[in-house]
Amino acid sequence: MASNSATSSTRYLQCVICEASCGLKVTLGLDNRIDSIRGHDEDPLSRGHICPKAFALKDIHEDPDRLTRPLRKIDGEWVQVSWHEAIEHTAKRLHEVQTAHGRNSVGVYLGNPNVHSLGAITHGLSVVRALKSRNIFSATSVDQLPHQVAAWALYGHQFLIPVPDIDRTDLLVLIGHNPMASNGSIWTVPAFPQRRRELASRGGRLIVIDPRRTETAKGADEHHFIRPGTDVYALLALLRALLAKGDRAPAYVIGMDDVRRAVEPFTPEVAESLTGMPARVIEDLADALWSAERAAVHGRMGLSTQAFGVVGQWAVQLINIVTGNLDREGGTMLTKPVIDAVAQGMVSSGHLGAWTSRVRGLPEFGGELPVSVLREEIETPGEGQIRALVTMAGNPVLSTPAGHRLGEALEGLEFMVSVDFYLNETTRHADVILPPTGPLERDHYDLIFHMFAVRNTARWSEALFERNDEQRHDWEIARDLTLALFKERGERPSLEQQTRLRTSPKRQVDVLLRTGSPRTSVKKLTETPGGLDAGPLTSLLPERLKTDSKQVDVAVALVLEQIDELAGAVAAGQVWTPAEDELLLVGRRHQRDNNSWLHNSPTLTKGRARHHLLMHPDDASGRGIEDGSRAQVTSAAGRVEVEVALTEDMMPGVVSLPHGYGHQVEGSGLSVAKQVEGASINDLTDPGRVESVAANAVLNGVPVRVTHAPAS
Ligand SMILES: Nc1nc2c(c(=O)[nH]1)N[C@H]1C(S)=C(S)[C@@H](COP(=O)(O)OP(=O)(O)OC[C@H]3O[C@@H](n4cnc5c(=O)[nH]c(N)nc54)[C@H](O)[C@@H]3O)O[C@H]1N2
Ligand SMILES: Nc1nc2c(c(=O)[nH]1)N[C@H]1C(S)=C(S)[C@@H](COP(=O)(O)OP(=O)(O)OC[C@H]3O[C@@H](n4cnc5c(=O)[nH]c(N)nc54)[C@H](O)[C@@H]3O)O[C@H]1N2
Ligand code: SF4
Ligand SMILES: [Mo]
Repeated sequence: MASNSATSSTRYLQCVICEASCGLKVTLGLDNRIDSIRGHDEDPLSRGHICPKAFALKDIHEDPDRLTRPLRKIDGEWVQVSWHEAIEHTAKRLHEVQTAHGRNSVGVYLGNPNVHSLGAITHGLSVVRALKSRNIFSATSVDQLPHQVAAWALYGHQFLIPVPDIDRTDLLVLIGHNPMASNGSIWTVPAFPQRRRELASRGGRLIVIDPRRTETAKGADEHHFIRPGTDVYALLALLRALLAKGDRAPAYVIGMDDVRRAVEPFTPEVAESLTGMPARVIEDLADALWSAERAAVHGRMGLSTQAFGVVGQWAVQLINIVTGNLDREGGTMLTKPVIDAVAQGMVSSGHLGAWTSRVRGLPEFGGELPVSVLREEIETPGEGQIRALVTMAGNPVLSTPAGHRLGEALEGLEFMVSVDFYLNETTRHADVILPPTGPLERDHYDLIFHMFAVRNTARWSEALFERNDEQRHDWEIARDLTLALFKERGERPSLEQQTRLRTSPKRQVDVLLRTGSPRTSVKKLTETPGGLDAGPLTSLLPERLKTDSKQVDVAVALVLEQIDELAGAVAAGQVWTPAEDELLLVGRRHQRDNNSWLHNSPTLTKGRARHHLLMHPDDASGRGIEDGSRAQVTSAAGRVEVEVALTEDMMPGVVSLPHGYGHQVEGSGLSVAKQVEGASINDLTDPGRVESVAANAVLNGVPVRVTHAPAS
């Protein structure tokens, strides 16, 4: 255990920056400061892997810009206030707004780091529940919403998402996914580079489909460009080609005849004309998937955030089913976490369209509305208009479509509170900022990513540093704010609610571990650095299904309707294509960035700039653009200026900007990040373009015009 005594010590913890969830070995020096951060070799899941972002944990911890005390904006100036004042004031203002305008007048946006914080999961949602608003938003609808919808429709639960069993497969196909940079997603696969090498040494193959020759594509056996937004045609053609060979679906799968009929119009030739992927490639891919002993297909960000994301994710599941690879070693499999939130009914299985957004009528999923409607819900007057906002661990000004416009809308709110430890592009619009402890100051158990891991393990991470008396954990903030909201209303939470609110995350996890399978405890996990290893994934279907019939009905009506419409549009020649002078914009990630919030880390931001618009030389030449030129990029939603880097790694007709940049705004307290050049891709993405079933944001394949920027 770490202490302030004059000895150095070694501690084992889990990195909470990304989904890979690597085990770390941290040594503390005599001064109780971090001496070194290394991968933990004995960790059964991550096997010693680590990436540069783990070092940022030290930077965040020591960052003088990181907030540790609440701030309140008084007459336009930030003033440090006590926790008592900050919480009481917040509860009072939220209550006033709801009293005057109804419960839906307070909106909530939950950002990505919530899923990486145990306390945010055990306690954070109590704030959301206490507000009883229908205007709940999260990063899900700029991300993996289609996976959840497809899993809900097929397997009966939004979190029953099978993952590629990379350690035993012979053929891995990745679509719109770049794990060499992102370390995997909706697929906790730490040490991807090592696992990919092992795949190769077993004689296995990796195929990547992506409009950019990514870091992952460069190390693949095959890479195929695809025109952004068109994957659905290739996947339906692939499914059709496979169904022509046969159907290896297990007996609990029903409805395949309807699927066979629906995909009939999607020949490889049709797909070629729309995707730019040769028909031959699609046929060869079908052959490869059919003949491989064990194969797994996974589609991620690039596939989720396009107009037919749900159909695309459904098609990926269908391909795995038809080839007989679902729930099979070396195929795609479900995990069985020790704390099994799905089996125990701790999370909703999902529901779609139980209500719709006020202005545009877009559907909720699992209790959340698509974040693409957030700005219009703030700006459009009338009953149910959002007049106050709570953000928790989110930076929607940089991470949601037309974020710059959302930022303007935030200024019009009557009240805004942000639970966040940075003053940044979003939180600067708040009236109160409630900063929780940082990643190294809190206990952690991964309730989420154990669900999507390539191996069944369980790890407990004890806080590396104790919080000081002035600080509060996220769970303590959520507890106090929930209780204060009840008090404002003159209500009392039930005894059960009170007990839960007052029970620390550690205690809650301990109870769950003691009743988990296999049974363990926080104490036992603490005694085994690297945690409990419950071994490789095992077959769990059909028992683990959450459908009433314990069957998988692949003829999902919502999806088949879309496919019929697509077929109609194809037949009528009405498929959308960009104008002659338009290029299609896609996003990208880099190993040394993490969404919008690690740019204050000196370790990660030093070295070569990586904010450029990537463009194929053929697209540049006609536009008078050279390598290093400044270009103006214009879309229906906005305009940015940015330097161009020319590269043949881009598919002609496609340009790429990284996500999470654009920090040079007045009033953000980030001293290092403000020096980081680059524009926000979400000043160009368009909240008007949403996915066809569940209204996920369309972040990729955005039509843009690129011109040489006039010298300023
Ligand atoms: N165009 C485009 N847009 C995208 C994407 C893309 O690829 N292209 N990617 C999308 C995806 S996948 C995601 S997940 C979203 C992310 O979108 P968001 O979740 O909105 O944004 P983040 O950049 O993750 O910002 C996290 C915020 O949480 C704060 N924070 C960090 N850790 C903690 C913590 O432990 N507690 C609290 N309370 N706060 C914390 C940070 O200071 C920061 O303000 O962006 C999406 N937006
Ligand atoms: N280093 C790092 N790691 C991260 C993050 C990070 O910001 N940095 N963020 C984390 C988060 S929140 C998430 S959700 C994951 C995301 O992890 P990934 O899914 O790997 O996300 P991206 O790197 O954005 O990769 C998306 C890929 O899709 C491609 N693409 C774009 N449009 C299309 C299309 O229409 N079709 C196809 N086939 N491909 C397309 C893009 O060129 C890009 O290579 O990463 C997580 N890990
Ligand atoms: S890949 Fe990097 S950021 Fe992600 S968990 Fe591992 S060390 Fe942390
Ligand atoms: Mo994400």
